[in-house]
Amino acid sequence: MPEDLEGTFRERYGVAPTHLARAPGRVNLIGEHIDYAGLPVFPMALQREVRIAFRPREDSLVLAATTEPSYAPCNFEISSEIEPYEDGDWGNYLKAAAQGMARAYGLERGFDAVIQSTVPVAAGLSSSSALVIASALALAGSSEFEVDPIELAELMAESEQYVGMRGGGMDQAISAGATRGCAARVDFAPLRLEPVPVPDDWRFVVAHSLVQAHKSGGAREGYNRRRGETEEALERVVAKLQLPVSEVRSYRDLLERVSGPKALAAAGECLEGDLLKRFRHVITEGARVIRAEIAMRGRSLTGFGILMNGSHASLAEDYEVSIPELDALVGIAREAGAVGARLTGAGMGGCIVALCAESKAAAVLEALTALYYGPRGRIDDLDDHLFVAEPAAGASVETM
Ligand code: NG1
Repeated sequence: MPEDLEGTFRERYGVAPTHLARAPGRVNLIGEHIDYAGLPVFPMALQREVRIAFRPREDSLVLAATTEPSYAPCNFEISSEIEPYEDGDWGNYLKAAAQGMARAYGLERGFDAVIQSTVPVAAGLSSSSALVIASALALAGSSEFEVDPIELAELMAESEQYVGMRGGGMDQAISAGATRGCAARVDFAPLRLEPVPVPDDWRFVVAHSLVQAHKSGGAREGYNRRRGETEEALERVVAKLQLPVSEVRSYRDLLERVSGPKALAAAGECLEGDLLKRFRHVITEGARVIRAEIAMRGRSLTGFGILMNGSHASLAEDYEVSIPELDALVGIAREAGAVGARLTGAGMGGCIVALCAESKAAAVLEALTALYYGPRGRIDDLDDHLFVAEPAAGASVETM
């Protein structure tokens, strides 16, 4: 356990913590804004993680502070109906986990905890789901039971909707179920993770635009609106193709019945404007994920990079979730030798991920530093914004 985490716990509660729960953030390599369409995505867990040092309590209270003094401590009772804090309060992620766990398992014991996170917040690297998964594991640990990672991920994907974002299930899945050294193809309904080893000489560079995409603000609205648009587009195409509405409820259901090109042709006849663009993104991004998995298994660095570039173009033009800062980062990374670069996560702020050969990583990092962070006066805290992703293992809980 990191010393500062244990130290803060001892200072706060006067005793040592008994357990440590940890859950990684993630970088999505490809497959953006399609988890909620039921289509496979391709993320990788990060070495950046949320850690919770805790000690079970005899009662059903949760007391939690963080090592970051700007976040006020939170304190609430576990039940199957928990009143949320004000919109945007970090404690709502703990409450989301507690309410979900209480509903599923009837929890009786809470914990005293101190939380530490090395995942940048509102960066599209899933700090929120890492906190939710780590909290759920701490609650299970306090009540002395274990939960299968897939079961936990499914439950927490639903539970996290407590904060008002109609998310898909990608983040919870990879945070709970990742395998070290691997990315994973994540399939939904039923949830399944298929680990794919990341070739040793590939480097995924993550760079933050310094623009935060807060889930309590415009980013959440933009996200939910796009999800609504994809659903409406799907309904219209299903009607156009005269498919049974009760059976075709997701893009996956649609693509099990008609090919991508046929779906796109039908969309061209019944959709226009934003709905057509959103539909096209979902269908083409789904196809890119399938090809990206093949490219990684076949160690085709360039092939994977080309697909990432296609993904960014589609997210910028058809899904309209990029911003000039993300486009600038993508351009700098490519210019410096990345074979591909794209915004990662929900967009509208947050990070990009760029792929390059090991031999080019230093040049990509240098170019991003000199051309993006330097001019913005952000060299001092560079480690928070710019790093090479290391494919990490999924969440765990251990007794100290
Ligand atoms: P981020 O980037 O962490 O906000 C969100 C959703 C994902 C997925 C991506 C876009 C949550 C918790 N996460 O992630 O499910 O839809 O956007 O691909 O809602």
